[in-house]
Amino acid sequence: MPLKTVAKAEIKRLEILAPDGTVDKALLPKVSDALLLQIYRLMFSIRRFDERAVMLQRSGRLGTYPMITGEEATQCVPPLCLKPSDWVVPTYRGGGVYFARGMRMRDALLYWAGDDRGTRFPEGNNDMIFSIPVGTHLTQVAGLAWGEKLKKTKGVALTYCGDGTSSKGDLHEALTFAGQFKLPAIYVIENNHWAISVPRERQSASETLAQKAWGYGVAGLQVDGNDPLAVYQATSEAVARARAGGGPTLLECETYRLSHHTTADDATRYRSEKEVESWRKRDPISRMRKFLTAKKLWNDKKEKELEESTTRWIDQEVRAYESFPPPNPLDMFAHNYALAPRALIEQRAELEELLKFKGGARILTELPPAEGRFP
Ligand SMILES: Cc1ncc(C[n+]2csc(CCOP(=O)(O)OP(=O)(O)O)c2C)c(N)n1
Ligand SMILES: [Mg+2]
Repeated sequence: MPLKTVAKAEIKRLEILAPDGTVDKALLPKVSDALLLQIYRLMFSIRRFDERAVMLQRSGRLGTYPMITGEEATQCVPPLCLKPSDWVVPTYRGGGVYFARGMRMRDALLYWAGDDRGTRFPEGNNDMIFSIPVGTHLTQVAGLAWGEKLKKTKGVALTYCGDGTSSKGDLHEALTFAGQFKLPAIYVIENNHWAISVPRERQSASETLAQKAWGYGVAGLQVDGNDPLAVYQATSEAVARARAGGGPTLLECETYRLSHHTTADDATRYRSEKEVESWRKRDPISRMRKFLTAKKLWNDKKEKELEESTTRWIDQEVRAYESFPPPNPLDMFAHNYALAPRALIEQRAELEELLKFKGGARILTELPPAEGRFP
């Protein structure tokens, strides 16, 4: 006996700018030349920054660093669709997101050197630092979006998670909540095809990750995540829907992690160069350059100028990072408790004594004052 169909799902994919630089004119969003150039400059600069960060790590001048090479469109474009007062919560692989939000990269370097003073964001931005445990931020972002809804601000909250993280219960809980309460939340799944050494095919039996939206009454779309124009269009629509009270969106941005998981990983041990090469041909930066060149907005001279100004900018950020004064060791006790337990109070006093003993009277006066309240 044929059964009645009670619901039907369909997942669409958005592609506008092809790897050869040609565009689907019917889908082309209305974007100013200035914005197109801004997108290109951001993607170009953050790639060069990424390369320098790896060199710093390899020469012992930086801690473990997560590369974003290949994922620049998915990272740099969504923030451009938002206001500073909207919430943005990236993952650790969020260098391009923070950069597009205006973070100073000297601070990003400081963070990856293990210094929490690197978590400074531009004044007025509602940016949050990522959590290293994957997925734990997803429900928190539903909470941030709920707050905006309750306050009637028309603000939105946008967050990211990886393809691997999309398998965690956190996304299920977050989408259930966001869908049910029609929250102004945007969840970007940055599908870079790998969760350390686990490939997308082994991650989930789901044909797409975008279709996960459907189970929660959330709008879902798959996007070519290496296509800056498609990412712009999809995010702008999601933001407009969220501000208008239309509820949350899940965007699966399909991209590729061209580098290792982090500087602590060796991706050649678990994937083929052939696969990586096939994705290099779909690079977001080169397709944008072809597009801008065809529009007469770009040429070799501008490229050379950008290359030079980017090198100068990175040199300056690295110099500023490396000349930052060392943190006061006592800061490790700050910001943890309003009223600290006795054991911690004793340990802090012990460290203070020790610092004095090691000629630390000098250290203590030279270092910045310890931060935060400590009774
Ligand atoms: C709760 C938790 N479990 C395990 C880890 C270890 N871990 C770090 S990154 C990662 C893979 C994440 O892959 P994906 O979500 O695809 O993000 P990507 O690194 O590719 O951006 C894992 C399992 C962690 N950080 N947190
Ligand atoms: Mg991944």
